[in-house]
Amino acid sequence: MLHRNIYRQVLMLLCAILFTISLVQAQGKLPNVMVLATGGTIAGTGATSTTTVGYTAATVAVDRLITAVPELKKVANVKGEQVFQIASENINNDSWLKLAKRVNTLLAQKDVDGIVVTHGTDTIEETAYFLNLVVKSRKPVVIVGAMRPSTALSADGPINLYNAVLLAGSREARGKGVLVALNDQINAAREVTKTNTSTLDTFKTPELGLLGYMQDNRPIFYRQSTRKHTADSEFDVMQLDVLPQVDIVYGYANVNRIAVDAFMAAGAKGIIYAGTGDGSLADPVKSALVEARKQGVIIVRSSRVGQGIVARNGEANDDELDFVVSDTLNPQKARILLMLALTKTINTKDIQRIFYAY
Ligand code: DAS
Repeated sequence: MLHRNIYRQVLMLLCAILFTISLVQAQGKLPNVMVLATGGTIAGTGATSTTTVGYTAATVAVDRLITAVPELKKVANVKGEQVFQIASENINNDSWLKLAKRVNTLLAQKDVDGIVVTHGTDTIEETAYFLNLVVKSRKPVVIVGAMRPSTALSADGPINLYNAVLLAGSREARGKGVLVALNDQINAAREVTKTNTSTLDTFKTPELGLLGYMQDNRPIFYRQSTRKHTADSEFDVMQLDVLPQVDIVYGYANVNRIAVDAFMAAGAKGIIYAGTGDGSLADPVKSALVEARKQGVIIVRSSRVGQGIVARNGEANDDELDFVVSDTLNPQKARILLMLALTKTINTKDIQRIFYAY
């Protein structure tokens, strides 16, 4: 009898040891994904479960975001860091430099396989594009947000976070540039934009299209970006503490020169003109931009339209005016590329090369 009890205990101990080994081996096979939280609706809370507007963004800490999705443990070894906690309309150049430096420092570590950044949706497309230009790694970086606060019925944050961690830990996402993943869709940082103020399917890449889908716990890619990004980028912000001031002037019927003059007086190093149509310049604003150029301000013609190429020497003689055109970048992304270009050069031919390369 005593022998049988000892035998049973030894057997149970062996089973426990084997189970632990298999668990450790399984964990060892899972990718190590860092979740860097910055705030936004994904971390938002509302007064009731049916509050989907008028909630407070940026209130839930990163550890709670992670523990709210226990399924994450099955797909990755996840650790969280709260980089900052803001509604993303308040993100600024300092936030971007802090975030980019943290991302690059973590990606340089062998024990980090990918990064998820949780973020407000208002400026996801801008943070994604900024990181697309300054991350010095081919490891996946996935930006994720939500259109409903964490307290809402059918909140989209948890499933978006789950998919983002899956994507950031995947081999398929390596080398694809910074990705924006919400609503089961994978979009490229360069082209994705917010197209609706409140619906779940707001992030789209009009005309050029999304890169792929998240389905059945895995990414399925159909395309990838053709422009330079991440490890192939010439931009490096690791030693920078400030970015050049670049502002945006919006074009419309009856536009005047007041905004251009104000930005010049405030010391802008670059001005993006979000022109009507193909980046057209109304006379009052054109004369102000010509003066700004003469004072050394770099001028980029973009368009408020949102899709299509702003053609060089189309609506204006860029060669003669010494202006740059934004190619297909919308004004808010053209601003980011010009800011980074100005950390390298003030030569307009070189800057135009940059706009055709990224
Ligand atoms: N204010 C918005 C932001 O933080 C909320 C959101 O994430 O949609 O971008």
